Amino acid sequence: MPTLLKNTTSPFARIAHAALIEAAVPDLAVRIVDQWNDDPVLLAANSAGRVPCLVLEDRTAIAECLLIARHAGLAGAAPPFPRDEDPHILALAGLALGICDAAVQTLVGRRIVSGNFTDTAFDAGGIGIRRRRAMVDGLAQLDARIAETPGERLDLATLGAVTALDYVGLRFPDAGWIPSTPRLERLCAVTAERPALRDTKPFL
Ligand SMILES: N[C@@H](CCC(=O)N[C@@H](CS)C(=O)NCC(=O)O)C(=O)O
Repeated sequence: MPTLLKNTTSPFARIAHAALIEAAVPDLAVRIVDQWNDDPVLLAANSAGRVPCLVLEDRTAIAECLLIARHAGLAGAAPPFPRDEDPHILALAGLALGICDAAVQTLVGRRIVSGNFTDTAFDAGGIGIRRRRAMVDGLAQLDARIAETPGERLDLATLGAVTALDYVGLRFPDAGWIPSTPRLERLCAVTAERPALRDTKPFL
């Protein structure tokens, strides 16, 4: 059976997992690994030591969330989903990934500077400020452009947008700089019980 190596917080792992669920990839197993401590199972599958990584039955290992999502679209029991090829959807998914990337880089930057996710010294430096701006501007743009009412099948833009908002909220709770995102919040609410998002909700 295909096994997804992930942790419980990574937005990239959530996008990959949600795409696999949405495409109804059969017999999917999930294994939680520790990407920060050279987990041997993860390193054997992905020399980059990062989650997500999907290990197929023949031991082929696919890293990178969008490549896993692409594989899911072909391997799943659900019919092909041309909407995920629509440039408009790809543009929004890219915007969401940019937010996720800026958030993750902020945490990695904090860890590099002080070894501690909660020490915010990194955030005040040049790169920290740019990453913060990417999150703030990205969320505002996504809020203005995302469709609030998703179709029966969730596209990559929806999976990415909900993932980005949830991840920023998880990692920067009560941060005064997070912009107001009423449309994104409504999207999160109306998709909260969809298995792809409900069953992949991140937690610390
Ligand atoms: N571009 C990759 C990013 C994956 C990534 O950065 N994963 C992080 C967790 S959010 C990780 O495993 N980091 C461990 C490390 O950098 O050593 C993707 O789209 O999957």
